[in-house]
Amino acid sequence: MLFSELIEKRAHEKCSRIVLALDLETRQRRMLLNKSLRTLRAVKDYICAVKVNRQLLLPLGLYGGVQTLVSEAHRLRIPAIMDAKLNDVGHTNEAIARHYFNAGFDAIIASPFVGWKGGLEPVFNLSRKMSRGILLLTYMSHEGATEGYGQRVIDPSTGKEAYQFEIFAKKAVDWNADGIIVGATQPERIADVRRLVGERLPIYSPGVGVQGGDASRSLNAGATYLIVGRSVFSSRNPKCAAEEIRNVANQTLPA
Ligand code: 3DU
Repeated sequence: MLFSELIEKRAHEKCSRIVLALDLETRQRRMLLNKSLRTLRAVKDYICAVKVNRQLLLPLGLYGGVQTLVSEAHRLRIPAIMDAKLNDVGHTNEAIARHYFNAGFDAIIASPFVGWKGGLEPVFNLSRKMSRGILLLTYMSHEGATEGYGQRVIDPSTGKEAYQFEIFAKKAVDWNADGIIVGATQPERIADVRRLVGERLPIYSPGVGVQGGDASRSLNAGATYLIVGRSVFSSRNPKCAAEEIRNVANQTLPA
């Protein structure tokens, strides 16, 4: 099954388009895995996937705590995404991606700035061989994203001026990515990308809540899934917070 089909299936089962960003922190490193497992179990019925980034990977270790977390996610029927933002030359990208897939991740996030030949081509080949997914950054959610993703450049395929993110969105379709990431803080960009890629490619939108993005506006603009971190796990009651965001999302676009 393709990753895009797997997450769609889980979204229907769980009735949720929310991907939990599990970016927990604690001064006591030994508590981190338990805290992560507790949070995941608390919100399990309101999320369709969990996303981990290096913030958790560094203290927990890939084949240590992170693999335990991924196994627990799978036991709860929750796919796991590694937010690797892969951005190196091909052979190290491939080796890094293999570790993430071997640890059980169902999909990884990569940066299209690195290009295809000698960049992401080996990672796409590996992901197909191992039946895993790749999500491509297309427009990030922070203010400075305009400097790279939002810059005007010459599109080499047409010789005409375009925004960098428009070129990345077209590459995501050409490269057969499983999804693309567009920040919730600029819903108009989500709408632009949706027009460019059509209906088939899922758009994952981070930045809802603490970063200022709005769940309904993002979904109305064309987002498929919402990536939410601090608004869930930093709230007093993560379970209620996840349920609330899930309900708001479902009122806009039923999962
Ligand atoms: O702001 P939040 O706490 O909801 O976390 C957002 C998550 O999404 C966090 O894990 C971050 O690494 C990730 N992310 C972005 O915030 C923006 C992007 O463009 C891509 C990923």
